[in-house]
Amino acid sequence: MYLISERINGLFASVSKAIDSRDAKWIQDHAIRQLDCGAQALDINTGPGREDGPEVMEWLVRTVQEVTEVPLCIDTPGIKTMTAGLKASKNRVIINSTTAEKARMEKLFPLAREYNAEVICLTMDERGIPNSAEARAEMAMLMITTAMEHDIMPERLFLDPLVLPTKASQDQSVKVIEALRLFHTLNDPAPRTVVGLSNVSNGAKDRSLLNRTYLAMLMGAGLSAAILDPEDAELMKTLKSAQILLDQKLYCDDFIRA
Ligand code: THG
Repeated sequence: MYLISERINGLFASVSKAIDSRDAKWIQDHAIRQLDCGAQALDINTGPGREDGPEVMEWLVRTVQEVTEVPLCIDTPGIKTMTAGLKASKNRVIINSTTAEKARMEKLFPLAREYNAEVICLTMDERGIPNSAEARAEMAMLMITTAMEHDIMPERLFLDPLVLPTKASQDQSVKVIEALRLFHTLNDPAPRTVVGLSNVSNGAKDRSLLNRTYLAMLMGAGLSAAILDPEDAELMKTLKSAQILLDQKLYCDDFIRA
């Protein structure tokens, strides 16, 4: 499992405050904590409703890069903000994300080529997120073939079936699991997959319990990467036990500590 920390995100009030005061030390300490907790990459998101998106993204990327060389997952729907993030990156980069909308793919795949970035592909288009696993897989296939037309091999992609809050659309949580299974049949070797895990518990009561239960289920369906909160110790324990049970890590009696 490839772990991408969700916490460098202006959605969190503390991060937004640090961005507003350009508190580089706070952001850097925050980034290092994510890595100490087990993150292997960092999602970088300026947060919603900012006029100064490109400038903030550039500052965040530069600030984080001063303390780590891990890949950065540039998370924004804005092409200008995305470009600013890619331009500022020395570290490996992941574009988070394109949708299956033609206009977006035609902008983002060339950017991925230019900056040698990997790409997260969200299975949604101008009509929104499809209801069924099959329709998500069809969209995923369209993104794989369009990427190849831009000389981006499937190995450079992560397919994201889009996790929705189970409180709002309960039937979708199981459809995401079905979609993951279908995605893995779309190519050989199987394409990589990713989810934004915490979406599932948005607005729910015991968020951590829902997040870690869902993580185990998604891992059982072959999930390859997740954007999650590595500071959630219970979640990380579930991750380690699931890795043992899926034979991805060698069992030892002290496996949680190891
Ligand atoms: N797929 C991809 N990228 C993504 C998502 C996805 N990026 C964003 C998001 N989804 C994943 N990251 C988060 C970050 C925070 C939260 C959920 C997902 C979250 N935040 C609290 C909230 O909104 O209630 C903030 C509360 C607080 O301020 O503490 O839940 O699906 N490719």
